[in-house]
Amino acid sequence: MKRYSVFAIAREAMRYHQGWEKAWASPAPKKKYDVVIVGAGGHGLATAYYLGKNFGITNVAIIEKGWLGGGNTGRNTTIIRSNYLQDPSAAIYEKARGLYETMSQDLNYNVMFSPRGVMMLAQTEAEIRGYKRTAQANAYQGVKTEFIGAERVKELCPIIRIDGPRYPVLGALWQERGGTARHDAVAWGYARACSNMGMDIIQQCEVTAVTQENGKVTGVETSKGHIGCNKLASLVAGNSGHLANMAGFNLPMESVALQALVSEPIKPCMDVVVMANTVHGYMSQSDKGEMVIGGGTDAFNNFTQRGSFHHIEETVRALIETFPMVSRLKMLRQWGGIVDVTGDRSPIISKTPLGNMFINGGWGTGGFKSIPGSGWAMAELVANGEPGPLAAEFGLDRFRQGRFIDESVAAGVAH
Ligand code: FAD
Ligand code: PYC
Repeated sequence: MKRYSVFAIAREAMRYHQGWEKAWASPAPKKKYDVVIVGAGGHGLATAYYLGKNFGITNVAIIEKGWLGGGNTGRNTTIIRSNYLQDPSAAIYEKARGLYETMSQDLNYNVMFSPRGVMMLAQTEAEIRGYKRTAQANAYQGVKTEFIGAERVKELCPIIRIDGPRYPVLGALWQERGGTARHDAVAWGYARACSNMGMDIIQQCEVTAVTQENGKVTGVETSKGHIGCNKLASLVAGNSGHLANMAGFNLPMESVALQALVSEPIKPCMDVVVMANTVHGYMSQSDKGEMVIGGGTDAFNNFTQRGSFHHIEETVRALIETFPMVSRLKMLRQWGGIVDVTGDRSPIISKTPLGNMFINGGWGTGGFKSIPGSGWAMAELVANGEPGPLAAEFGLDRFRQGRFIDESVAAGVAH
């Protein structure tokens, strides 16, 4: 595959852009692969990529029931940060954030990583205490964050109102190298790199059953026939419970809709990301000028990829107090994704009761930021059959042993 470069653009400009090749191939499935990955979202594609890059395993199929990146990976608000409280979380999210720094060069694909800074507002005394504690923990974990006062918040984000009547801004947890990236480009960049390594990305192909013999997976039934494998990896976010049920076990996970919306494009007015977790709203400005806005999850389990009016009303109403300018914006479009939420708000990267099946899910409302770190850790688990240091604490057994990794505050989104 040809590299993207300034010379390639110049060459193609000279020949009316007739020479660009497809970014990834669309092959028919083979009978069998070393590894079958279910789910071509960011996590599935990143796992495939690091299986190839770090372990030389390229006889891999990534099976997707819709189109690649069409799940939560293409529906999120793209916030990247690693300001988590517990050591295992800080380690994997910071690994991911670090990989985002060099992802465009690594994949030869511009993922538009923009480390513009992320702040989580403290609007109650409890949040001040919580975020100061996180900043202290982050200092020990090697994650660069700091607690800043209200005046500094206003300096960094002039459109904010810090003296709101109900919840004035009292300070914020600030991560200067947090930010955003272009979500589709992350999926597309990984897909192109995987295809380039000879892996098969099979879209419009739904897995409907997991076939087994003597306690081991032999393959999957799909809408394109049976596909055999030596190892199976499930990375299907909100559908994790369904995949587990197909294989004969349950997961401690719930699926709920999380939705977001964008406004009409306006002139640049905000060059940081702000999360206001007390009132349940977060906002950033996209490169196109739209204000990207989100709120909490639906309060009931469901599998809809839709938004709902009452949620939009709630989110916008919440934000208006802190960002009065939102009241004058026209909203352009809304959408939803199905997020997979665990009881401790931390992911599962784990072996399963079936010896050669592995699961990665439960990233809930916060798994865009972790895509490269999760893929790195999952590839290690699939390749070696045992978790490496990044995944070790995220096994399924923690729920049986009461070894929870409580990140309900750092998750930052109301559940
Ligand atoms: P997905 O991208 O959903 O990929 C899973 C894929 O599996 C899907 O494409 C699906 O079609 C496929 N699949 C499912 N079942 C089958 C089957 N039976 N056969 C074949 N294929 C199947 N995270 C952040 O870090 N920052 C944010 O700002 C943020 N904002 C969010 C805002 C919203 C509105 C939403 C919905 C989520 C947000 N998230 C955020 C969370 C983040 O989007 C997800 O955690 C992450 O994208 C999950 O990636 P994934 O690859 O696991 O899942
Ligand atoms: O995890 O940072 C996050 C997030 C913000 C919005 C949704 N998730």
